[in-house]
Amino acid sequence: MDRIKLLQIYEKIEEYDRIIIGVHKRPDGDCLGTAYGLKDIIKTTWPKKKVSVAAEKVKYLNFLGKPNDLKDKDFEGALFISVDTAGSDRIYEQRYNLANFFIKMDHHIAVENFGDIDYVDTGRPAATMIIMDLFNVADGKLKMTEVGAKALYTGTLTDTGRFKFSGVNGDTFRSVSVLFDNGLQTREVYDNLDVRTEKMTKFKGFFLQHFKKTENGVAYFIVKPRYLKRFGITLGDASSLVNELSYFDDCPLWILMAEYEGKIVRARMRSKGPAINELANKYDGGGHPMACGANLGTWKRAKELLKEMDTLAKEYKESL
Ligand SMILES: [Mn+2]
Repeated sequence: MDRIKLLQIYEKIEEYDRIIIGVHKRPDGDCLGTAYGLKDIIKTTWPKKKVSVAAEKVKYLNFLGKPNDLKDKDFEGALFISVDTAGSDRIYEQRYNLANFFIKMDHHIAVENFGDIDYVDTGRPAATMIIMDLFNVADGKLKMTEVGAKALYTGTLTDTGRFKFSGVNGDTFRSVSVLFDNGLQTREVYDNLDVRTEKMTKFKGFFLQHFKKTENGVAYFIVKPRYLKRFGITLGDASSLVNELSYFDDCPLWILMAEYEGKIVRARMRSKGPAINELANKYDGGGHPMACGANLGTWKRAKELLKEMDTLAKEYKESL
């Protein structure tokens, strides 16, 4: 955490009367939670400021807040704060250039510096935690309501896998305790996050009946286009089930493969044993040691990857 830079950000927010908060394309709980949490903090502290969120709507996250329709003139003389976004091409609102001053607040490894102030803290497991750092550094000068607390809690939950992923530490819980101190009620958050459609419930049943395991302990599932048609779900819906394969004590590795547009095969690889990022690199992918994506192109390469994962699982079990 960089206190001095956070205080610079505080001063910029204080200085500007019009502030636009930007998020990445196809927003997730963390970026929308960060955006609406920050908006609530600014509006609660300075009610006269005009604060907008430039984002796409996502149905299951509608309870966090509503994005604003912006005109070109809204950007003139405004402060633009981009959250949870590593590359400028990923920003949903591409008119950010029209704004007067640009701040980036993110927790991904920086692929570029694009703000007048770039604040990147990869030590925070969710971008919401960076807003909490700002809140805490301001030492009582910033205020929030339960609306902001709810948004920040939601983003923290979704980006940490409900406090399960690596990167969660004492700071995470110290920040979350502040959310409770500011009126956080968790029931609405869980009610909204735990919704599942009937279609997805049925597909999940199918998924759990039809996954496979390799000889040495890789659980896998192949999403075929006809499944999506049959169950009336999207590829994103189907891919979100990858961690349903995480439960087997004889499978340290698991993978979900799917055919995307243009028959390009992509995969989500996961591990609770050996690191898999090097293997993912070999297959035009990458990510974290325990969670990666890979771009396979063809089913032939997909099979090769599965075979290499099987070997990795075998070596891992032998090393125990
Ligand atoms: Mn994030």
